[in-house]
Amino acid sequence: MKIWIVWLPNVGKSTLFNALTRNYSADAQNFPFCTIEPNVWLVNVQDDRLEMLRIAVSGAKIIPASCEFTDIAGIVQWASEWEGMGNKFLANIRESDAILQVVRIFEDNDIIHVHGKVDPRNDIEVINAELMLADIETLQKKIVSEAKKARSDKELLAKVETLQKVLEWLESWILASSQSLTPDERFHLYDSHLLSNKPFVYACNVSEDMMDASEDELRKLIWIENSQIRVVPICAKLEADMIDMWLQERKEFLDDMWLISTWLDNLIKTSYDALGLQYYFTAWEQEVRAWTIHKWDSAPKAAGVIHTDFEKWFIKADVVNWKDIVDCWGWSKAREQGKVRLEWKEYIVQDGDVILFKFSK
Ligand SMILES: Nc1nc2c(ncn2[C@@H]2O[C@H](COP(=O)(O)OP(=O)(O)OP(=O)(O)O)[C@@H](O)[C@H]2O)c(=O)[nH]1
Ligand SMILES: [Mg+2]
Repeated sequence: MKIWIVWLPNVGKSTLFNALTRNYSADAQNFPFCTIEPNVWLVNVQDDRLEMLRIAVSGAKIIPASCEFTDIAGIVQWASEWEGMGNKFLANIRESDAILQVVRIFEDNDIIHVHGKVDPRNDIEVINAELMLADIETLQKKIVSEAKKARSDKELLAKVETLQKVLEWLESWILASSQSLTPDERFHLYDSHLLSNKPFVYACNVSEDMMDASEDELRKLIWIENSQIRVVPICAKLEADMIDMWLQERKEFLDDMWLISTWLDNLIKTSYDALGLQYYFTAWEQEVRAWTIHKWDSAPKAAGVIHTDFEKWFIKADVVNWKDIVDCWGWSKAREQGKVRLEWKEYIVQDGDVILFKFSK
């Protein structure tokens, strides 16, 4: 899973990137365009269930799910028109699976805002307009090239029609992701890698005193009504202050502020949700491991994530909820207590399933 951190300059993107990656690899300072070259880091997805499972099955090690974050230079108005830096980055964002927008909400007169004042709604419009302008250019070129190839090819003509329809939405400033598309239309759009069709997560960079704001309060503040788009509060500066702290120290630090936890770990989970992803586990003495799959994936599809041949060779699977393995201290007692189910190829895997696949060549 690849997530790109995108927004205006000097809003806390690199600060958040450092907090997520728990180090100081990205330079985060108080001037716009501090970041020039992208910072890339693979982050393990924290999940307490892994450690509990490892103890239950006496596993030797844990292999968590991971997620790649990329922190780029700030995007400014008219970036899509520039020959230079902005344009280059907009093109690169196409490689991402999801876009994490770091919306500046915190007020701090010492931290320069490129528009002179903090106005999250206006800033979101500027960013989304840039993403859509880049998509408009992509679609205009694509329509010309596909129309040339199409002639009397019905499939291609239908594709051109879909591209035209989406182009019209974009020209009216409607995000491609906010409209419903048929599976065929989605397929037509697939190779255009539109930025405005990617899942967005808005990480609202708030000040410490707004850390416990609810999702609804934040939605009102930034005018995001679409419930498909996730909105979460984050205080990048506070998260960055905790990078070097041990677990207990973090707990005490948060206690002092009357906070139980922060949204940082949840941010990755939220991004999983936005992407329609989840994970299941495999657990035995050698290792306990989390495997990323799509929600609604069948058991053979889930097996295919371990090895592509496993999807073909799949016969059946032993499935048990992670909590039952923990409560029963491993597979044997879980079997004795009838917690382990036998599932066949139609089975839709659930988040938190622990699975033992049976194959045959
Ligand atoms: N008060 C306050 N300052 C913050 C917060 N988050 C980041 N900053 C400060 O804002 C400045 C810019 O932060 P960066 O993380 O470098 O911002 P950026 O978005 O990566 O900026 P560019 O790389 O220039 O696009 C730094 O001085 C940070 O310490 C916050 O939550 N509150
Ligand atoms: Mg930066």
